[in-house]
Amino acid sequence: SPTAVCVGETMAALLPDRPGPLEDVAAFRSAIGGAEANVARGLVAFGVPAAWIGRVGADGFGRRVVRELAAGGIDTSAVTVDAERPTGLYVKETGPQGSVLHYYRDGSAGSALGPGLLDGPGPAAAMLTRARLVHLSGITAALSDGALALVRALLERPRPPGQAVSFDLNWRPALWRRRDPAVLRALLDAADIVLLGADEAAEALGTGDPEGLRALLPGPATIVVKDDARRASAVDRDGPPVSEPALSVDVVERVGAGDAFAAGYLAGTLRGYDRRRCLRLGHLAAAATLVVHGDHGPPPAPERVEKLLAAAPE
Ligand code: KDG
Repeated sequence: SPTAVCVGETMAALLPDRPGPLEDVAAFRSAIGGAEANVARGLVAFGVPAAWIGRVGADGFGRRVVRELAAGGIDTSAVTVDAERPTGLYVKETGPQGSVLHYYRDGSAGSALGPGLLDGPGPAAAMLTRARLVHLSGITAALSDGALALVRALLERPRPPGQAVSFDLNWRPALWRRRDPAVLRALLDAADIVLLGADEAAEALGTGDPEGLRALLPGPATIVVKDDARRASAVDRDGPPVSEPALSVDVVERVGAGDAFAAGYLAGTLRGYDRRRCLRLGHLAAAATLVVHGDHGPPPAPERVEKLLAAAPE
């Protein structure tokens, strides 16, 4: 059974062949994207057996999602194929201000996730019980009442022995137009490890300051805050915060970097690393994604990982 299980929606993605307004784009490259699957991919790159659980349509995009994730070494055996609803889609628009994701996911198969997964007949329930790490994000909470109920159930049920639940805020205002994002605070507070950016936390929760967040969210054992100065800080419930600066890279496109960071950080925690080394692994994984157009970069070479960790002895 996989060590880590990531639950959420993975969509087909159309990436423009050039930056600029969508109306001027001549061609799109077809890809896939989804925050939680990006994390699963990143975990596998660090040698952590990982599964992605979600729903896809009985269509070409759904088959593409499953095929590509499985080819990347991710366990997809608990993915549900929805006979009625289509696979969600997003179109990326890139420009000097960064990227905008245009979603076509209302009523998608992925948004039909629900708490039935936990007592359904498939392999999902057992996988979610056996996993040492269950990874969730604020995106799923915004998708539908059922998806929110599933996220809530995974966070609020008594944890199976030895299990931690990580939660990445992944603030997507476009998904919260018809729902009240106030639910996010309680979800974050019920997680063991919270990951968020200072900017998005300020927008969604009213503060991006590590101390402020700690006061707002007393529950999690660790809160990891990535700030605008490209530093990441891990703030434990007790003990002083630990901070590490990001690596310097020529940024091509940012989408997916947060997921890569989460994967690196979480892989470090599963290896039992101290906070500083976990943060370093996070930065290393993020750097690989920042230098490509797609939502995930190639896995960092093992020599680079070793070199970086050697610079931060335990
Ligand atoms: O974090 C990257 C994701 O935003 C991207 O892969 C698409 O999951 C996605 C979303 O909902 O925005």
